[in-house]
Amino acid sequence: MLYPILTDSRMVMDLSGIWSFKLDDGTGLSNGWQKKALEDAITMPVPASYNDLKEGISFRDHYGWVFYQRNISVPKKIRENERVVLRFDAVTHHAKVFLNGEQICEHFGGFLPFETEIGEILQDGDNLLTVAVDNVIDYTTLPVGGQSGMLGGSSVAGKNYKNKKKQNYPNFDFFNYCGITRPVRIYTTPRTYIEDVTVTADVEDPLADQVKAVLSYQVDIAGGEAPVTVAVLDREGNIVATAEGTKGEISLTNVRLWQPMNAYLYTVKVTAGEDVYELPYGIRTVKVDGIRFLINGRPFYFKGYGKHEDTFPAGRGMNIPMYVKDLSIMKWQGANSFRTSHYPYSEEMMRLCDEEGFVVIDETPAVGINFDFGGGANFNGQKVKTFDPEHGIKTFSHHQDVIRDLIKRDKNHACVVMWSIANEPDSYSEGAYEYFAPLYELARALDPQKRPCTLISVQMAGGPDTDVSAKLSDVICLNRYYGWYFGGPDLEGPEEALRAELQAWEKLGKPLMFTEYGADTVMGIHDTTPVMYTEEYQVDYYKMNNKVFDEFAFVVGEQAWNFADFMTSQSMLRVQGNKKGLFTRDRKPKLAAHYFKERWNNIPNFEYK
Ligand code: BDP
Repeated sequence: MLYPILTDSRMVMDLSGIWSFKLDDGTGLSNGWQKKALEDAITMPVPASYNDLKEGISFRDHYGWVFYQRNISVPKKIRENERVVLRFDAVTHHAKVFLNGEQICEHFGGFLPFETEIGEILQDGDNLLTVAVDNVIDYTTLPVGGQSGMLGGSSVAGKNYKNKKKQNYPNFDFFNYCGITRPVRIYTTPRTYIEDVTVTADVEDPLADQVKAVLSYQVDIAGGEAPVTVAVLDREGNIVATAEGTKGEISLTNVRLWQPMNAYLYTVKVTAGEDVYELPYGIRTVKVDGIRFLINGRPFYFKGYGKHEDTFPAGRGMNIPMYVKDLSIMKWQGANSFRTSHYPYSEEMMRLCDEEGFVVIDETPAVGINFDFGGGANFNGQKVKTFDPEHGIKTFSHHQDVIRDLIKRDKNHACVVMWSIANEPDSYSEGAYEYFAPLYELARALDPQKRPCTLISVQMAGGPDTDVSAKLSDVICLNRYYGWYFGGPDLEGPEEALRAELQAWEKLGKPLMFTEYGADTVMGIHDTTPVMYTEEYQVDYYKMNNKVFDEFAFVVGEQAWNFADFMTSQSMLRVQGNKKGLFTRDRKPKLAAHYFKERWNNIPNFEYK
C-alpha cells in the first residue's frame, strides 16, 4: 500500500488535531453513538494512544470500545473530479469507521494501514466521521491476550480472584496502548490512479568499483488504463534512466548503493496518465551466505536494539521528534540497526530509517503465541497447549493477513533486511512446525526482494533440536537472559550455559544473532558490589554476554533489550514499566549506554568477523 504523499496529481489533508472522544459504556454501538454528535464528549488528540492522556486507572485500563469523532468536508470541485480516499495509518486494535452514521469500513489489527474511498458518499458541507475503536485482545488477535496475566496468574490455591471488572490480560510485556495511534488523512488521486509500485534491484557485483544494477519494476494501475512512464532520479534530482510500460527493467550504471549508516536514495518517479507518484528507493543487496549475513556483498554485524514505540504521554502514538532523537542517540552510540519489536512501526519511522541508513528487522504483531508464559498460568494453570486444536491459539488466518499487509506496506524499503514472523512464540511444541512453516512460505512467496525470514526464539524453546526455528529460519535470532531470568544474579554459571548453547547452535551452519538480552536496571541505583537492578550489574551482565558472543564467528549481531525503559502492565516484576532500557524512558543514558558507546564505536559495521 502506497504511503500518501503530495505530488503534482495528489493532495493530502491531515486530520491530526483535537477530536471528540468518549469511552463506551457497553451500549455505544447499539445506542447509535455513531449517528450524532457524542454527548458529554471529552477532548482527545489524534494521533496518540488515549490511555495516559486523562487521569485514573479506569480510564487508562478501559476495556472495550471508545469513540472518536470529528466533522470533515471536502470541496465539491475536488469530489467531482478526483478520487477521495480516507486513510488510517494505524488504529489499535479493531476499528469501525462511520460516515454520517453509516459504517464505511472495518479493520482488524492495530499496526497496519487501511483505507476506503469516500468521494461518492461525502455530502456537501459537514460530514460526521466517527471511529469506534476496540482494544480487546484474545486468542484470535495479534498481539495475543490471555486469560490471566503473562507475568503471574490470578488464582490462589485453585480459587480465581480475578478482578470482577472486565479487563485485558496481555500475553506480552508491553502496555496495551490503544486508540488512533497514527495519522488519519484524506488524500486524492485522479480517477485512474497508481495503486501500487514494486521495485527490485539486481546488482551485478556490489563490490565492483563501478556498480551496475538492473531495476525491475511493476506499476499497478486501477480505475482504468493509462500510459506509464518511469524515471529514476538521483539525489540531486537528475534523471538517470527512464522506461515505459507497467512492467519493465531499467539498467543503471555507476550506482550509488544504499549502505548501512551511509544511505543513498534514488527517486523512482512513476507517471500513469494524470497520476504521479514518487518512491524513495535505496539499492542494496541482502544475502545469507553460510554463517554470514551479507549486505552489499560484505559481512554485516548488527549492533543495536529491540525497541518499542513508547513515549510519554503519547503512548504508542506517533512521535516524530522522538524517532529522530532515538536514531540520533543510536548513531552517537555506534549502533546501526534495530528490530521493530513487537509490531510494525509507523511508516514515518520506516522512511526515516531509509533516509538515515538504519538497518531494520521488520516484525509482525505476532507476540504472545505462547501459552507457557507465566509458568503456564494461562487458563489459570490448566496448562493448555498453544497449538491444541480445540482450546489453543486461533491466530493463524490473521497471522497470514498481517504478513501479507506488512510486506505490501514495507516491501520497497531499503532499511528492511529481514522479516520477523513472530516474537517468542511457542516454537518448541507439537504443532509449531505445522503452524509456522506455511507462514514462512507465505512471506517468502510475497516478498519481491526475497529477504531472509526468521522468528525470534524464546529461551524456553531450548536449542536447535527442539526449536523449529532451526529448520525454518535463515538467521537464528535468540532472546536470551543468561544472568537475569536464567541464573541471575550469578554470572559465571550463565556464562558457561550461554557458551554451551552457542556451541550447539554453531553446528547448524547458519548465522545467529541476539535479538534480546538484558537486565532490569533502575536509573540512579548504584552499588560498589554489582547487585541486580543496579546500573553496575547491567554493565557486568552485558560484558559477560558480549565476551561470549565475541568468541563465535557465526554470531553476527547483538541487539540489546531494550533501547529505552517502556511501559508495561502492572506486576511485581515491573517498576512503573520494564526497566531494561539502556536509556530511561525520557532518553537519559544509564551506565551501560556509555559502555555500549565505547564497544560499538570500536566494532565496524562490516567485517567484524
Ligand atoms: C522477552 C520479550 C520482551 C520482554 C522481555 C523482558 O520478548 O517483550 O519485554 O522478554 O522480559 O520475553 O524484559
